Amino acid sequence: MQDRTYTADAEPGDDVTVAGWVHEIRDLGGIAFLILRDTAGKIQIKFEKDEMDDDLVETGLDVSRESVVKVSGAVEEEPRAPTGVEVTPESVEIIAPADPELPLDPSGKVDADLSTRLDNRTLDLRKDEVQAVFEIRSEILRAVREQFRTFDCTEINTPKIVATGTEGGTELFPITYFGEEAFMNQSPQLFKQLIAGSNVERVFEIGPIFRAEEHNTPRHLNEATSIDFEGAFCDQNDAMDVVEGVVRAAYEAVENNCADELEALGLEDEFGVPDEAFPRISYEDAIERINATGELDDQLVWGDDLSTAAEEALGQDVGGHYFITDWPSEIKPFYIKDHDDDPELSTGFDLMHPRMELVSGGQREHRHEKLIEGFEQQGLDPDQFEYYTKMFKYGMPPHAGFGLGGERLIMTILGLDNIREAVLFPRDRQRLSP
Ligand code: AMO
Repeated sequence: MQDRTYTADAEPGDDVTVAGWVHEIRDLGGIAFLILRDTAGKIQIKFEKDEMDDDLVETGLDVSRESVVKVSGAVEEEPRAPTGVEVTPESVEIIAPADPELPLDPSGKVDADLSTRLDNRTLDLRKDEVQAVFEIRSEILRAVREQFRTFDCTEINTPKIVATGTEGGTELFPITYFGEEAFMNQSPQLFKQLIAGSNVERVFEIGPIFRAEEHNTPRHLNEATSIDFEGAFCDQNDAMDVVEGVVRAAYEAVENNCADELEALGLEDEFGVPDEAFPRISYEDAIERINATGELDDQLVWGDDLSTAAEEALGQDVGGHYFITDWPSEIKPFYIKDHDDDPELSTGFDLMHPRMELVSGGQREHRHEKLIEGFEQQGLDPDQFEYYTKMFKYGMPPHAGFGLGGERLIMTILGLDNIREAVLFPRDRQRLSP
């Protein structure tokens, strides 16, 4: 629509055509207002019943809420209007009428539960505070991409249909691939390593990961967005520097470029970029600190994974983002390298937000024979991964990387209660459509 003006750009003295949704009709008797909403905001359309053509008044005021309309007219200053201007219409066209029985109220006056909202995402996204989440999500992904470029990374895209899984512990979604069993990929792990071993050296990918986990929690999805990094000639400390830079860049972008969205979410006063460097706490110190909080029924011992309760206890104790480093080798996957001077200790790390884990990463095992040993120790058949392991025979440099959960990043930045709020069309145990 070439001659269309966004509501936010309509200035007094202009003749404009605005198009959008009927947000509200306020009929005060002799005078009535149609509030028209578009992506940029809202504008008041004024109908003075005695002074205007009857057909025009009827078309403009009999229309149901959320219908799509196009209005042409003159813009005038009106301090009492919500945006300080109003349009006196010369023509009103109903482009797409809406059924008056709406499954949810986009004006937000009537609350809807999350399930109704997700079933009617188009209507849900007409609310300022919901639109704000996805405008911020888009800004975060832009900032993350830009930050990776400052680290000389190349953006890659790897297959999502694969022959084998990589992340033990979570289940695979099987599919049929021309009569053969295949799976939806759990992580770009092996592919990103294979490319870090090429001349490309430093890569990142932002793409879907599929996890057939049974969890039905506010922080698990069955399809999530993973922000992955892999860099040749990097160790785990370099990878931690990169992830800290990426997370910080995301917060800064929201602070600098999303003032209106933060206001729509009511976060304008409380939002802040983490100011301290993220402390790096060894696994050993972490379990000591957790035990010292007295929050757990059973004391943790070396080798235990951290339960949600343990993570929460430590999160409260630290009070900000932090890394847990030097995990026991036996609870990290085969591709994570052990410390050269202590094979019981791995170079694996996690980045934690006080509410939950955001990242796993580490230096990778790049020595062919050690890699094969790792597969065998974890009960995996190295022959199934030959496409991967054989490249370690042809000059694989030391390398490190991480996977950062995109929705968890957005959820923690905005303090959302449920991870599903950060996804347009979430996939979980109950939800396969829309
Ligand atoms: P991991 O399995 O820990 O590591 O996943 C990395 C990060 O991805 C996010 N994540 C999820 N988010 C929502 N729902 C899920 N079901 C889900 N599963 C994972 C989390 C998690 O920290 N290959 C390694 C990464 C690496 O070493 O590079 C991996 O996938 O935020």
